[in-house]
Amino acid sequence: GTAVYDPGPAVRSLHLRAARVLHDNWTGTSTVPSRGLYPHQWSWDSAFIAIGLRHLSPLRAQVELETLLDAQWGDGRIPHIVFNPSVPLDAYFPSPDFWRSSTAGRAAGAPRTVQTSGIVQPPVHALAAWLVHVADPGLSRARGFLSRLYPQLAAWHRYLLHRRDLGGGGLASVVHPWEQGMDNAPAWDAPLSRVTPAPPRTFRRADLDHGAASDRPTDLDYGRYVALASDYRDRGYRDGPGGRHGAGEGRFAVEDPAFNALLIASEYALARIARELGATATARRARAERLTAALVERLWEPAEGMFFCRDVLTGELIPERGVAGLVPLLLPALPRDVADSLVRTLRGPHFGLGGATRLVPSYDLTGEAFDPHRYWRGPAWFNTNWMLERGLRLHGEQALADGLRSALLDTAGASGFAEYVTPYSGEACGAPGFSWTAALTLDLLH
Ligand code: 9YW
Repeated sequence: GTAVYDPGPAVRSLHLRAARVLHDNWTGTSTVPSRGLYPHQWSWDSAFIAIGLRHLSPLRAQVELETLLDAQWGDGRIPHIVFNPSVPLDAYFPSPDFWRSSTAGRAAGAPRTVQTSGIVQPPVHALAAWLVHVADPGLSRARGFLSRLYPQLAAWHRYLLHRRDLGGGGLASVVHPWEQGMDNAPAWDAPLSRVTPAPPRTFRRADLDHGAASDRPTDLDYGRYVALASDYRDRGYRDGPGGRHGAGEGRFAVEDPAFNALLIASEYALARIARELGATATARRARAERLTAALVERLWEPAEGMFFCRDVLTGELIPERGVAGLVPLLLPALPRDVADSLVRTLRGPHFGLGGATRLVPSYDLTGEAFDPHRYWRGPAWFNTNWMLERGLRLHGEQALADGLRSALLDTAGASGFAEYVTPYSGEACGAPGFSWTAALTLDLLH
C-alpha cells in the first residue's frame, strides 16, 4: 500500500501549539506580536507572521499583508506600527497621540483614517508576499493578490532606495534604532550617545507593565528613542539626502547590514513577482546584484569576517559584532570568500554556532556589552536564526543548517514560543506566545 508520511506525535503537537498561538493572536484582519506587550500590528512582525500563516491559511496570510499595506503612506513608506483603534491609548507607548501621523505626517502622505507610527521597519514584505503567493498560487491569482501588492511594494522599495539613501552610496539608512528592529543593540550606543534624552517624566513606559525591567531597554535608552522620534515627527517625517532636510538635520543615520540585506532579498522577490505578472525581471535582478556589491563595499569588514554598521554622520564603521552583521548570508550573490568567512565567524567564539550556544545570540558572546537577558544585547531571537538557517542552506552548509533548524524547533517549543531566549540555556525571556516565533516554527516544520 501507499506509505503515509506521519511526522510523529512530537511534531504534530508542536505544529498544533504553534497554530494555537497564531490563532489566539489573530484580530480578524491582522496578528498582534503578542497579546500583552504589543497590542497593535507591527510591520516586520507581520511579514514573518505571514510566512508562517501561509501554511495554515493562505487567505489569512494574504490579508495580514494587505492590512499592513492599507496603511502605507503616499511617499511609499510602510509604517512600523499600525494602531488598533479599539486598544486603549495607554496600553502601548508611544501611542497614536505621540506620532500624530494624520497631522504631522500629512506632507509625507500619511493615511487619514488609520493611525500609524512615522518610522519604518526592515523590508521583509516582498519576500513574504512571494512566499505567501507560492503557498497557494490559485487563490493568489483569483484574488489578484500580487497584482494589487506589486505597485505598493515597488513604491516601498523606491522610498527606501531614494529618500533613505542618506549616505549617498546606494544603501538605505535607518533614522531610529526602532527602524532596524533590534532596538537596543550595542551598535547603536555610539551614535545614540550624541542624542540628548527626553526627560524621564515627559513620558510613561507601558512596556514595563508587561516585561521584566532587566529584560528590556533602559530608561536612558528610552529617553533617547523618544527624543529622536519626536524630532523626526516635528520635521514632518521628511527625509532626503543633503539639502535643507538632509541627514544633517537628523542626529541619527546608520546603514545597517541586516536592514539592507533584507531589502536586497526582497528585491529578488520583487523580480519573481514581476515575472509572475508577465513583466520583465532582469532590471530588478541586476539591481539586487548591484546592491549586494554596494553592501560588501560599504559594510564588509574583512579583518572581522563580518559586516558592521556604518554611522552615516561620522562616515565610520561601528566596531560592534551584532547578529545583524551575519544576516547578509541570506544573499545569493555574495562573493564566495565573504560567505565562507561569515560561516567561520558564526562557528567561532563570538557566536558559538554548533558549539557553546543553542541558538545564535543577538550579540557577541565575548563583547563588553553582552547581557544574556537584555533584549537585543545577547539573547537569541527566532527571526534572526530563521534567516541564518536559510542563509546556511543557500550556501551549501546543510549540516549546520539542519542543526540550527532542530535547535530552533526544540527551543521554540520548550520556551512556549518565547519572544527571545538566553543563548546558552534557552531560558524563555520577554513575551510568551510570541507570533513570529510560532510562525517561523511552522515554516520550518513544512
Ligand atoms: C518595543 C514587536 C516589536 C518588534 C521589534 C522589537 C520590539 C518594540 O517589538 O520593539 O516596544 O520595543 O524590538 O523588533 O518588531 O514585536
